[in-house]
Amino acid sequence: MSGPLQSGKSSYIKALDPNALNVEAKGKDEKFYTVGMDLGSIKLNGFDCYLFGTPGLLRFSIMRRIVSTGSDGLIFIFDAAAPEKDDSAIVILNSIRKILPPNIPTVFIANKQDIDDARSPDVIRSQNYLHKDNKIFPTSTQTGLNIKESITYLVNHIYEEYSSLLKTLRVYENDIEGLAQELKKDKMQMRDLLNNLEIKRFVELDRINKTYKVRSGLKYLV
Ligand SMILES: Nc1nc2c(ncn2[C@@H]2O[C@H](COP(=O)(O)OP(=O)(O)O)[C@@H](O)[C@H]2O)c(=O)[nH]1
Ligand SMILES: [Mg+2]
Repeated sequence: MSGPLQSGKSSYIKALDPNALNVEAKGKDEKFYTVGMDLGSIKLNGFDCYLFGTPGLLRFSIMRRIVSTGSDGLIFIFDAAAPEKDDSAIVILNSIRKILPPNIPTVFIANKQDIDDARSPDVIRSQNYLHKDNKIFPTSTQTGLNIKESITYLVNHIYEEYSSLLKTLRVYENDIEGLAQELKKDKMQMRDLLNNLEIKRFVELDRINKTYKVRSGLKYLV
């Protein structure tokens, strides 16, 4: 999850996981700023989803890089009530896009809709030249508006990205070499792929027998 200062990143993660951690420091203005990261987790129909929040201060770009690397998806937040933050939002968005793979599942949120003059998603879209295909949810971490809906949308999108791979993985559970041929990957690439899928808990590896099992119970959410 990324976006400009004081837009609601930490609040969004806290809304989904009340036990979320946040490495923050109090600024001279008495407000709290995330300097490290936020970390929360939720379970959505069989998936353990880890939510990482990046710092919003522009000079913390190195932390944004560390926190973003390896993500499967991106929640990008605009402060709907503070158009003056859009410039730094776009700087952050462009730097995150350079770190993440192209076409990474992304959802935008236009937060603070509980405030009277909050901008609608369409206004934010046109003011920031976001593509018409980009999904933007109007949200409020105060009222809970579209918090669950926006994360569910993203997780489904990520699941779709993985679903054809999962189908292939199920076919080759006892035949890693066959899988390597099917995916046109060499030994090193296969090792990386399977380790990665294990970390993400899509598969359970049996390193002695050189087989794996695709975890059951992963579902599309509605
Ligand atoms: N009115 C309103 N205030 C919000 C909302 N989300 C966050 N805030 C407030 O905005 C400030 C910054 O929130 P925070 O989650 O720390 O933002 P971050 O810097 O992006 O992590 C805090 O005072 C929050 O209470 C929202 O949806 N509506
Ligand atoms: Mg924060």
